[in-house]
Amino acid sequence: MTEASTAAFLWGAATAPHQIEGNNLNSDWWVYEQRMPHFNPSGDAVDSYHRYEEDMRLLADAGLTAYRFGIEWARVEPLPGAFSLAELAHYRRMIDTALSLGLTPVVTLHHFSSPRWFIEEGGWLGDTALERFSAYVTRVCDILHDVPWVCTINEPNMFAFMMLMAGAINSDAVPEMDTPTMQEGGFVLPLPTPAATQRLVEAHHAARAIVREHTTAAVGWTIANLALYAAAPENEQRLRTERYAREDVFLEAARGDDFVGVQAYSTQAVDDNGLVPNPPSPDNTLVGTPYRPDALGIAVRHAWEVTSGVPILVTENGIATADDTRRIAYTFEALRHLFDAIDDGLDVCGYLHWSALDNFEWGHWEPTFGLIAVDRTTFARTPKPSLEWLGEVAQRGRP
Ligand code: IFM
Repeated sequence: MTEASTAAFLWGAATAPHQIEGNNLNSDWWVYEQRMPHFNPSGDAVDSYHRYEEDMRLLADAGLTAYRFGIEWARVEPLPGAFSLAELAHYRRMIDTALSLGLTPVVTLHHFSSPRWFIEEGGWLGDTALERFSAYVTRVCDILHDVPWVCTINEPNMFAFMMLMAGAINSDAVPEMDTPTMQEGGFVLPLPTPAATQRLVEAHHAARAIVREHTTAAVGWTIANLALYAAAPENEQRLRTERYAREDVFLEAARGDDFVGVQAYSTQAVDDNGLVPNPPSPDNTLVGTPYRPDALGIAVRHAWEVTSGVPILVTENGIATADDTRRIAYTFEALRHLFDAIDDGLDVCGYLHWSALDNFEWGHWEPTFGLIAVDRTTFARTPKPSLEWLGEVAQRGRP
């Protein structure tokens, strides 16, 4: 048994630094937000950079036992090779705060945003990418000695697509695209390119080796599990090829990991032309995806099969809705499907809800995923009934 699979089941919520901190001025995303035609800027975000203690306390007081948050590379290394001791100390304080509140920290090293200089230098497909990312990861290990869970790269299968935005930094040709989850109106993600996939797998394996060398953390990466299905029996072959390029190749790369992060929200059909755009429907979520709480059960079973039994940590699951009653209903159903899978013998180490806070949804503010609402002028936090509900589930240990 790995350390991961013997630890107590984690009940928590997740965030990402660029989506909550605010004023992430040195990041590539700060540039994209100003330049992409459909995007709203992150600005102050929800100022969690300063208010993280309040945010963590709300989770702990509700009864949750874990908090997944990220370290922002652009802050820790604002210029190539120049590491900020003050920023490392900031993230160390976050770890200490989580531990002192009884929250197990689950730390993500890269969640979609990279330093602007890194992209200008050539980015993820450039010659220096692995060396630069490895140097950053090595430096961050200085503050991770007692962190039990480390996620290297978030949703590489979505991030491969975001890499296309790098064009907005180095040229005037701004790509016409939206973020992965804004699917209303038939938006379909392009396939990850083989070069992007290979580079991200290499980066993950390099980071995994560094984290293992310098810490005792369980290490893995967190994958967007798409719960794809064939629109009709004759589309089975196309389903397999789409699923391989969009998901399974990343799951296979998790085979030597201590855990695999499963992130599931909805499902999508595949026909002989590829992904079928989700039709608009009043039941869709605020990011245009169908209301499918069963996606989580499908996702964990698929990840378990493809990884050949790597322990699973649900690192994200949730719903973009303005109706908190619907959030509770969705999450209850999703947890029921998760616990059916656990009862069937899957090794699941925890459930981290996306998201702790209403936050910046990559160019958009309307899709609200949070257990906690935030007034973006005063930054006042208001816990929603779903936070209290999830805390009670956590204390009970089952939905
Ligand atoms: O907000 C995102 C997160 O950054 C990655 N996973 C999906 C979430 C909801 O779209």
